[in-house]
Amino acid sequence: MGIKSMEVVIATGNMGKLAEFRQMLAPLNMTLHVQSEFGAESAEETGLTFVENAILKARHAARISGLPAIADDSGLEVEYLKGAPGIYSSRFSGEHASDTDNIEKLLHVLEGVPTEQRKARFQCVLVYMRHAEDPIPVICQGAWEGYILEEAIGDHGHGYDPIFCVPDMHCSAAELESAQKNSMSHRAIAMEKLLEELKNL
Ligand code: ITT
Repeated sequence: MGIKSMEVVIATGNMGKLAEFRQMLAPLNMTLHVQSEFGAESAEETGLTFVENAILKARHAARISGLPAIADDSGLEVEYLKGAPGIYSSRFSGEHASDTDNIEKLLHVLEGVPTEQRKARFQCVLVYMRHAEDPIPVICQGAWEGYILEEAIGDHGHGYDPIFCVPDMHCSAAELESAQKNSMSHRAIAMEKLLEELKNL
């Protein structure tokens, strides 16, 4: 079966990620389902790596939907914080933290830290599982280098985008149009690799 006629479930409850998936996959004509259509809660992220968490999410979505699944586990690594918040990015300021809470906490922790020590990178791991018991998930990774600004700028995107400076563009990720972000982000890089792998399945 070609990738164009594929039917998959996207294993995320994050609407920002979902919008990016839809835009990146639109040219392919795949039939995309969302895990919420199948009415179950999100998987618990008990892994200690992006890879483990992405597998947990993909397996869960494949199980509840009976469809092949694509999952994303991603996060922001800040050099000054030795890679934190990393896999805990969505929970940085608490279990049910909003994007604004997380941004405020990160800006607070980095208060007074000079630009050259504010290097950061977004990480994205995408996992594709043909079914819930798939013993050889397809795993692809992408990273996006930048640094943390001193205040939030821009209202596109999601998560930490307003405080993530994209050096080549001299602006925050939240100032980029979605098509621009989706051509260069950590998720875009991982997705390009994943689509290449899916062609060979
Ligand atoms: P799902 O598990 O349902 O996909 P989630 O938001 O819990 O949603 P993660 O566990 O992968 O997803 O957490 C990733 C966090 O990293 C996310 O909540 C953002 O705060 C941040 N993040 C990831 N990709 C991002 C991006 O493209 N722009 C800004 N922040 C991003």
